[in-house]
Amino acid sequence: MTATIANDIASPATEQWRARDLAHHLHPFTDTKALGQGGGSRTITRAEGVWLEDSDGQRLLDGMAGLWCVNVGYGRAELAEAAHKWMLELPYYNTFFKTATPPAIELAERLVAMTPEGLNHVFYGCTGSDANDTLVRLIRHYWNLAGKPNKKTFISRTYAYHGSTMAAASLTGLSAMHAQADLPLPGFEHVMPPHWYDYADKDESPEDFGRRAAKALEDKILALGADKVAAFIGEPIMGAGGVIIPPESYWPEVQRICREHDVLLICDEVICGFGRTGERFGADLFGIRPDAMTLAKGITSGYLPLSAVMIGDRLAELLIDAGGEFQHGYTYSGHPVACAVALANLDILEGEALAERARDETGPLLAAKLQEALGDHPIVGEIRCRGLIGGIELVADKATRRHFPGTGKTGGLCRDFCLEQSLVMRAVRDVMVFSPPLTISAAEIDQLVERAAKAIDQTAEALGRR
Ligand code: PXG
Repeated sequence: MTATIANDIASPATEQWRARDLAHHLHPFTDTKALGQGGGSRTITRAEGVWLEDSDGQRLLDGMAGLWCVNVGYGRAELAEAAHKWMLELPYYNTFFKTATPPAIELAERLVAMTPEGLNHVFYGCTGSDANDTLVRLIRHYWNLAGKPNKKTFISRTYAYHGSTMAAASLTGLSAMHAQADLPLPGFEHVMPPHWYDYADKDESPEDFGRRAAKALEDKILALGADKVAAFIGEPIMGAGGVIIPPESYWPEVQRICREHDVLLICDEVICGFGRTGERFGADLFGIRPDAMTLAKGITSGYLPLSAVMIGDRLAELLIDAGGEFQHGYTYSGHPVACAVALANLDILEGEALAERARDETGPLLAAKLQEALGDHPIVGEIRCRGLIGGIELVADKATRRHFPGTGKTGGLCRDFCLEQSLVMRAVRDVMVFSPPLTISAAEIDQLVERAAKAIDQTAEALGRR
C-alpha cells in the first residue's frame, strides 16, 4: 500500500521530516526498505474540507477521505468543540464495573435508532479490527450457550478486508496477509467474492453470476456441514478489496441461504456505513437484515478512534439471559470523548443530509462525469460507483476484460501519476478506488475527475497505449 513520491523537490523542512520518519517510524502496510529507496514519506500537516496540505505547502485533493473514513470532511469545528467539551468534563471513564457515561449511553440510543430493525444492543471498541474480533468471541459464546458448540466456523470471502488482528485478519481474504502470519487460524474459510468483472464467465449476466457467487457460499456450508458453521461475514460493498459492488441478485440469495442453514449473517459496515453508499448503511442499500453489524471509520469521521458492534435481538436475548459475564472488553470501550465526537458527527451527517446527497446528487454527478471523461478510454474496462464509493478497472483489453500483466503494476503507476496531479487515490490491484468526503462540492468533483483522467492518460501513455 506504500505510496512513493515522484520527482518532487523537497524543502529542507520536508527533508528533515522524511529522515526522522525513516529513522524510527514503522508504517502500517509498508515496505520500509522500498519507502527509503523511494525518497520517504510525505508529511501531511493540515487539512480542510476535501483538501490536504503537506509540509511543502502542496495542496492535494483527498479522493479517499483519509482511509475511507472522513465522511464529513476535514476541519469541522463542531467535532473539535465536542471533543474539547468532554476532554474538560470527563476525559476518560470506563464502562466496565457497573459504570457508564452520558455520551456512551446517548450514542447507543442513536445507533440503535438509525441501524436496521432488530439491532438493539451496542458493544463498543476502538477499531474495525477489534469490533470484528469482538464478534468472533461473542458468536462463539452464543453457539456454546445455544447448545451447538460445533457451530464455530466463520465464512468470509476472497478479497474481503476485515482488519489486521489475528481473528480479523483470518476473516480477511488477502493471501499476502495470511502468508506472513500463518493465517487463517483454524475455523476460518473463504469463498469467492461477487466480483462480476473478474469472476464471471464470458457471457454470464451479472444477475446469473450473483446467484452463482451466492451458491458458492451454500456449497461451502454444505461441504463443511451446516452444523459446523457459525456465521457468514461480508462487506455489503467490498472496499479495500477493490470496491466490488455485487449484482442485485447476490445479497437476497446470501440472506436466504444463511437463514435456511441457520448461519448467522454479519454485515461489516466499517466502510459502507454512515452514508458512504448513499444510504445510511450498506445493509439498507441491499435490503439486508443482518444478525450483527460492525461499525467504525465514519462513525466519528475518523476524528477519533471508535468502533461499535450492533448486536441483533436473537444474539442479545440469549447472551443477556444465559451468558453470564461476557469476559471481553477494552480499556477504551465507550470512550466518552470518542462517543461525544460520534454524536456531533451524526448531527452533521443528518443535518446536512449527506447520505441523501450522495445518493441523489454528488454520487450520480461523480458517476456521470467519470463516465463522460473515461467511459471510452482505451485502458478503462469498467467504472463502478454507488453513492460516493467507486472503482475504475484499468485493463489491457476491454472486450475480453483481460488485465495487464504483473497485477498491481499499472495501478501503482497510475496512483503515482494521481499524486503528481495532486490527487490522492488508492490502487487495489489495477483498480483505482475512490471514496471522497461526502461533503465534496460539484466544483471539487470536476477537479477530481479532471485529475484522475489526466493520470489515467499518463498511465496509458507510459504503457504505450496512446
Ligand atoms: N472492516 C473493513 C470493511 C475495513 O475496511 C476494517 C474492518 C478494519 O478497521 P481498522 O479500524 O481496524 O483498520 C477495515 C479497515 C486501505 C485500508 O488501504 C483499508 C482499511 C484499513 C486500512 C487501509 O484500503 N480498512
